[in-house]
Amino acid sequence: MEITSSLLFLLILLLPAVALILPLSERRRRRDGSKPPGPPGWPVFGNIFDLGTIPHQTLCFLRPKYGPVIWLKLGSVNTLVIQSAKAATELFKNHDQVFCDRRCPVSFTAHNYNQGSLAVGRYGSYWRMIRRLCTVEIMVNRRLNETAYLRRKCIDNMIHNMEEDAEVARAQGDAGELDLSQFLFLLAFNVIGNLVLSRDLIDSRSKEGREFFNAMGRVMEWGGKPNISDFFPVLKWLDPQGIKRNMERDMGTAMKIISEFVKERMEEKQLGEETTTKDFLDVLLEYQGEGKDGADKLTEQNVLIFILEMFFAGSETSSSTIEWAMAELLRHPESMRKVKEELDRVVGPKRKVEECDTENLPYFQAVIKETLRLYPALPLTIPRNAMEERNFMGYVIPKDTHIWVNSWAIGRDPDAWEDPLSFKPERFLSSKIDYKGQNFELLPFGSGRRICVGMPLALRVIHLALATLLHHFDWELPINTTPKDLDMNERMGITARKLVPLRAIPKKQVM
Ligand code: HEM
Ligand SMILES: *[C@@H]1O[C@H](CO)[C@@H](O)[C@H](O)[C@H]1NC(C)=O
Ligand SMILES: CC(=O)N[C@H]1CO[C@H](CO)[C@@H](O)[C@@H]1O
Repeated sequence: MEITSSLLFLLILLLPAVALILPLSERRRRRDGSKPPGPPGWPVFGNIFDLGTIPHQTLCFLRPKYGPVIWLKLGSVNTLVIQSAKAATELFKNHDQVFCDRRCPVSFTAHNYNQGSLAVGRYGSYWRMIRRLCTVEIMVNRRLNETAYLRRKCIDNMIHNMEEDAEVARAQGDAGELDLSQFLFLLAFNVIGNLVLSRDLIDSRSKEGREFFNAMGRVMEWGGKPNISDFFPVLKWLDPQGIKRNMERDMGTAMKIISEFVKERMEEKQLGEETTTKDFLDVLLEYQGEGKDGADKLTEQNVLIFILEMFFAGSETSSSTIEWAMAELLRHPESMRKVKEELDRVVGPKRKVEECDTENLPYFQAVIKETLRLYPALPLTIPRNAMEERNFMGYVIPKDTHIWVNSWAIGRDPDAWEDPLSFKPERFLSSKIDYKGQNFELLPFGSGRRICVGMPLALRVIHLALATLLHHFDWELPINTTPKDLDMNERMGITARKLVPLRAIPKKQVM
């Protein structure tokens, strides 16, 4: 007893000393040129404490000191951070193939989610199969065209609810301001629900829908939390913070509800009931496989995971992008005036905006690009994993290094952008730069083999929803708020959201 406690005492005394010496030796080691530069780390923990609560920002602020390619040690995990357009070009042009694997965070191993996942699944035959299914059968213009009326319906519902809520507030003597953040998240969730399952999930009649919505909310909460086991894979089995246990429970609830919906659909199909438009679930259930890759029909578990993934990947990303765009427009009345003028000119007062109008709205498109440049919803994209050791820009990157592409920092790269911190949609009017993964200074959807598979859908939802909001209403900030007061800080969950949800007052367009 005596010995152990004194040993412990000695250890506690020594720890700070070790901690002081080690970072220095780390720094010395890094001068040898084999690894990219980076902040010195602590023993055992490495740079975990350097990340802060908003890692993409903290890392961006390290750029002046360490340059655009940074090396971190997060617990026992090697991590390479890419923070400039130039380095991203090198990565995607010359190393995409080796760096296109993923390593799944511990939270997403619940219910073996990672094994059926497109987004966090490993690079292999199953991933290739569902990726192809997605790009060839689901996210294609033909199917997206066919389902335009569903997105229209969801947006009309939102507008109707907004009008009602503002009306009720006004009747009570309020100015009628609304929490846009909430409306937009419900919208995005409903859009996915309609496309995937042909259902309004958040409708007062559907108890299961509401339960599913709540369970998914919690799943996203857990999913956004990095935890100790991610940095020390050795601790995975202990789950010290209970993240996986919680995830197991809430994801289980969500899966159970979806599996009821899937069963219902399978029964309908057996009865030979014909549906007018095929939704994503029909496509999944009818998929016969291609034989050659080994993988053919999807298992029921894989269908469930695919469906959950659409909600994960597609709802908060889309809604927070629309929210940021509205916030910037409310902060920049001149841009707001221009975008509304364009909508009035091209669409006019007599009809609603349609998805195909956007091609005739160059200023509006520029507003969306500028928003995605400044506020990519997944600022560190989705981490990749090096499948082999690789020589990258003169550095040796070992196998299993995690690769983070900081698209937030790249969008604000002063070498690639003039006046990078200002919101100026005009910069895109005379430029061909696009966000589709070919221009490496603008990577909100990533690039290469792992580029966002939902981009065609996301773009339609974002464009139609924002254009409709702007076309249908005039917007004002809450009373006593000036554009300068608007809080533009971020918070991190599964996506980078506005810390303070956006509130604004809709005024009926008078035409
Ligand atoms: C504004 C909206 C969105 C943004 C900013 C966004 C962004 C991203 C990014 C940065 C990646 C990682 C790319 C990489 O590793 O290089 C990604 C992957 C992915 N996204 Fe999106 N996304 C959005 C909307 C959607 C939607 C609507 C869906 C589907 C319904 C979706 C489904 C996916 C999937 C499945 C992946 C994984 C692809 C793979 O690993 O092969 N996303 N997204
Ligand atoms: C989808 O709709 C757009 C505009 O309405 C049209 O130009 C395009 O040809 C359609 N594409 C397909 C494949 O149906
Ligand atoms: C190291 C680290 O980022 N830990 C986080 C893990 O999750 C908890 C919540 O469960 C956070 O509070 C920690 O910051």
